[in-house]
Amino acid sequence: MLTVYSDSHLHRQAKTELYGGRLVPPHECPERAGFVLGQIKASGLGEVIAPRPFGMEPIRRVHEAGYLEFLANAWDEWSRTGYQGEAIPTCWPARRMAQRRPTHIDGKLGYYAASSETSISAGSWEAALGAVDVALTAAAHVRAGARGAFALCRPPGHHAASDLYCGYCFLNNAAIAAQWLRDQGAARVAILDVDFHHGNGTQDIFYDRDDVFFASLHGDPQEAFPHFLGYADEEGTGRGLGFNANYPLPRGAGFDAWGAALRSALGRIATYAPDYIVVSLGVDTFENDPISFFKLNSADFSRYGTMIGELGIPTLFVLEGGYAVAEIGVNVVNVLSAYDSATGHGR
Ligand code: SP5
Ligand code: ZN
Repeated sequence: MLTVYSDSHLHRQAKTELYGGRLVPPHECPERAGFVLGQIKASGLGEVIAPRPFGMEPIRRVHEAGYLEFLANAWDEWSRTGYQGEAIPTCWPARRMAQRRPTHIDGKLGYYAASSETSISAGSWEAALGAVDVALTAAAHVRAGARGAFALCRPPGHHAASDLYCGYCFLNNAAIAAQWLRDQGAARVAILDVDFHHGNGTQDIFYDRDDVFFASLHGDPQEAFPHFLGYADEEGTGRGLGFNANYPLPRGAGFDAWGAALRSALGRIATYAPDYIVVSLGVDTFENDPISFFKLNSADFSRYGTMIGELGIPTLFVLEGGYAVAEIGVNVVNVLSAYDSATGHGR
């Protein structure tokens, strides 16, 4: 399988994450991409190519203009105030408050953030733009006839909605790629989100649509981030009713429970018969992940790569989370290699 990769992710190098009441080095760190790239090369998965630029238009198809303007300028506005740390929101338009965008950066941060662990740092915007080009270049490869392609991108995207950032995500790489595939002529696209966390941003973007099916397996939001979306009774709205499927799973879930949920989600996707599948590939379902509570082992990642491959639908894999940094390369490549083998493209 072909991988698309760029060093542009190195622009996203925040110093802080608000975690457990402390500012700690971010779990979502540049080394993650290094371990994945290293394992791709060591395993001989396939060619690694650089992205090409797609410009802002595919991004504007998914994200609101005011939100993009905010992201592009947030670090400069924050720096100009003289604040010493990275940009972290401290207040929000909560229930019964005005949903208006203030002029001061302190107000804008709360207006556009859905959580506060995601510090905005110098270069975050440049890195987020680079990640979209990686995802779109890989999407174009699948569009051109490849059975699979992998977008090795960071920062991740699935928590970002059209006008909200959170959960280490700014631009929704997978959603932008899915929309781009639709705009290139695909009738239907399915997004399968296997990251440990619910893909709240992706769900929200496509919630009222029947042309993009969304399925997510994740830690029960009662217990896990993002806490305020991802329940099983969220099935879509309007034309989108019946085109959103959530599989919240309990603490300690291993491959028995997780694999059964995947089988169900894959059944729904097969019935939907999409032209393409976009997999939001987070490997924070791993048993040793530091912020998650599922119990998949490295061999389980191969098992589910095979299951996805058996659908026989061209698939774009987009990297999301995974924070057991030294092991994420093996786990990602296990999914991709097993997918390749199942589609007859193994080495
Ligand atoms: C892309 C992605 O995987 N984003 C994840 C963002 C998670 N942010 C909040 C994490 C809060 C975790 N609390 C865990 C307590 C573990 N003891
Ligand atoms: Zn995650």
